[in-house]
Amino acid sequence: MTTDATDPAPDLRRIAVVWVVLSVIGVLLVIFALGPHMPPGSDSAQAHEQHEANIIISAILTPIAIGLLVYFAYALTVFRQRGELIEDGPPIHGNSRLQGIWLISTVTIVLFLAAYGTYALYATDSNAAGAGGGQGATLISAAPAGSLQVQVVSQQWQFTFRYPQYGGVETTQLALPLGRTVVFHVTSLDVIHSFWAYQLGVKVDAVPGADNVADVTPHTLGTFNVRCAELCGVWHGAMATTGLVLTPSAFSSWIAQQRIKNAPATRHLPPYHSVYYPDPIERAG
Ligand SMILES: [Cu+2]
Repeated sequence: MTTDATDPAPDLRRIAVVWVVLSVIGVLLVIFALGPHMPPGSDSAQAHEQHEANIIISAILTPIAIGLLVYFAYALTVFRQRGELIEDGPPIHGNSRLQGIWLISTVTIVLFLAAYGTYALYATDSNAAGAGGGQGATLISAAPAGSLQVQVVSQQWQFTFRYPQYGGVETTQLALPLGRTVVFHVTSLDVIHSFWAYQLGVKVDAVPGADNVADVTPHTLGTFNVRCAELCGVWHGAMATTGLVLTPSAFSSWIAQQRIKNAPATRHLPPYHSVYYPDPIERAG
């Protein structure tokens, strides 16, 4: 092989060296510096899975992004036209080595992500003692033993929370006990909303006439953010609240207080059901 002015090998070698060095630094920074701050945190097993998935996907993406940027910067500086107009290089027809590398590397990345995603999905499901997520995935009767049922009732523009195991009381605040599996039953009275308990890693569509189920076991005391994640009208942006994870004894006294405080309203609620079809005129007063 002769080396002349058009031999791309020295350029490719330089690009490869810079790419490898920056990729190693970049991947380490993503995993160890950025990783701990990746959303949604680790307040539940489900959130932790998403947190890990975000780190893994970002770590895979980093060398690809760095490769593009390094080539871009190298081409801009080294291949820049200086002085007189230079002629185009000869056209290239096919390059089996480049095509092979491209095919194998992209297929490997896609298959790895597919396998990892499938594994993570099943691993999270088994953590949650057989209860899955998504539309109609779990019936109340199939809920894990000892779990807390919480119905999330969405409407323009507020979430309320109904506790069927505690007299069907409906609260404006969401409180959950630490370490107990919670089965959310998410529904809507009007338009499509989305119940998003950010730090718990739960995001479920709230659809009128549907009972969408997702379960989670909070393992960090404190607060979490609840937002509507589906554009649902003019005050969609204000449809947010703060949830609480309490110790089991604090939860018991909280729910007892809620039952007393809300008793006059609870009497007028429809009986607990997986979905409600309220009369719009009645609701409007
Ligand atoms: Cu909404």
